[in-house]
Order: sequence, then C-alpha cells, then structure tokens
Amino acid sequence: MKRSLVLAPEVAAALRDGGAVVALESTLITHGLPYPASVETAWAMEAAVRASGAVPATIAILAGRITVGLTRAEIDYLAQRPLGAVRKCSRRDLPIAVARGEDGATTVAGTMIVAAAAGIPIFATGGIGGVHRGAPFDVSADLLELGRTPVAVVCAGAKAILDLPATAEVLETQGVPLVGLGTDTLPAFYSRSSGLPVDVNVATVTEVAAIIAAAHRLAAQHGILVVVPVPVADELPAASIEGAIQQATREALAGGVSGKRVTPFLLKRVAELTRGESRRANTALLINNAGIAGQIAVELAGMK
Ligand code: PSU
Ligand code: MN
Repeated sequence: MKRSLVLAPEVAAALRDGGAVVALESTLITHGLPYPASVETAWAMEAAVRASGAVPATIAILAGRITVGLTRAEIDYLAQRPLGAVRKCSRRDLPIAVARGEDGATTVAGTMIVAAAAGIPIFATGGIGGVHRGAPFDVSADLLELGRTPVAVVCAGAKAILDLPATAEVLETQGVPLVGLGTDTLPAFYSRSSGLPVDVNVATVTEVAAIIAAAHRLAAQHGILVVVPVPVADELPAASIEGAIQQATREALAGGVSGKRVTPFLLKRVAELTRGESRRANTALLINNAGIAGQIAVELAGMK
C-alpha cells in the first residue's frame, strides 16, 4: 500500500526525520458530526495535536487517492459533500473506493490500515466501533483491525450505544491490550466509566509511550487501545443518556437500519434526543484525545 499513498509534504518530512505524527480519521467528519461542527472539530483536533508538538495527518480517500494529511480545504470539501457521496471506508471498502476513483472517509479500521502503511504509530479518535446491542452479529471491523494492525488508538472507549461487555470480550479475544490513562476502567464514551476493567492503569503519557515502544520492539502485529475518559466538565452521566440510547436502538431495529448505516444513525438520533448534549461531550472528548495522542507521539519519537 505504501506506494499508493499521497503524503502531505509536512507529514512526509516529519516521518523522514523521525518526528511525532498523529493520524486522524475522516468518518467522524463525514458521517459522525453535522456540518459545520464537523470541520470545526476536525480543525480543533489538528490544532490540539500541533499544540502538543506533533504533526496531524487526517486521512481520507480523494478521488481514489489515499491521502495522508488533508489540507483545510480538503477537509471542508469532504465535510460539505452531500450525505452518501463519500464512501464510509472500513477495511473492505478501501479497494472499491480506490478502483472507482471515489471519495472515501476512513473509519477507525480504515485509518489504522493507512496509518500503519505510512509508518504512523498512533491515531486519535472519539470512540471505536464495537459489538452492537440487540444485534450481537453486528461486530465492527474496528475490533478485528485492532487485533491485526500495529497502531495505537487513543479513544474514550467504545461508543455507549454499543454492548460494552461484549465489546471488551472481543478485544480480549483479539489480543488487544487496554491501557487506561488515569483510569481503572474502560470509559463509556459520553461518561467516564463503564465499570469494565482495563489491563493496566498508567498515570503518564510517558508510560503509555513505553508500552507502545515495547510492542514495537516485540514486533507485535496487533494494535493497542489507549483509553482516556471524557473530561470531567464535559461528562454526561450514563443514567441521563441511557434512555436516549435505548430509544435510538429501538428505532434503528424497527426502521431496518443495518450494516454501515447503524452507527451514524444512532449517533445522530442520540444527539437529537439529548438536544445536542451528546454532541458536546463527543466534540470535547475528540479534541482532548487528539491533544493526548500528540503528547504520546512526542514521547514515543523521543524514545526512538
Ligand atoms: N467515533 C466518533 N464518531 C464516529 C466514529 C467514531 O466519535 O463517527 C466512527 C468511526 O469512524 C468508527 C465508526 O470506526 O464510527 C464505526 O462504524 P461501524 O460501527 O459501522 O464499524
Ligand atoms: Mn457494523
């Protein structure tokens, strides 16, 4: 894949010089947030990565070209395409979008694949996909990608719209270490704790970087999930959002929403039902995670 990538000059230079680079996904821009919150959040995430001293590389497919490091204009363009015009690209979608010269937004799985090929060891997002509630055979490709692609993903856990205990089980089966940064439990996206244990609770970004560096020395062929709870001020108590999640899940089942449409549908409905509260928490944790991933990337670059 490496030969098929189009790298932004700044990203190429940082990778050549052993500098800190953080990959960012594009599905949250095209499918996860409405315009203009989508572009504002994407830019704020890039700014948070830079403020930590790292170079951001937002990843997407533009007219069939896998692009690592979008310009602001390219982010704007993708965010403003009509719904359905940009293919949501997980692992199986990448060759289709490339062959057909399409625009594509990469999910956690899709972004991990491209980041690994580019040599970017760390990636920040909001929440990974997981095992869906009520439909236990809807298992996000994100979980399997974490089991097979060596990239560290900084996130606020799996989205609370999911079956979190089942999601944690699949991560265990896939051999994915759960590294809590200042937390004993897997965060639940909008709220700080799911009650499910992580494998290790570390206090500093240096300790996170040391675990990633050890995985590299061991030539580990799997990902690492670094979980960071949503900031206290932006947390939505689980009890206050659970009703909205259950209603949205019922509507998705009743409406026959399936496949790759499920996650965008649930995120949108929960935001409507909570009058934007869920979206505020979502945006806050995305920016927080980007800044922390930048700090980890700087530590990691210093260890090499
Ligand atoms: N996190 C967010 N918003 C999102 C997503 C994650 O805060 O929109 C996206 C990610 O791209 C993730 C995808 O990979 O949702 C999961 O989709 P699915 O459940 O269809 O695998
Ligand atoms: Mn799915």
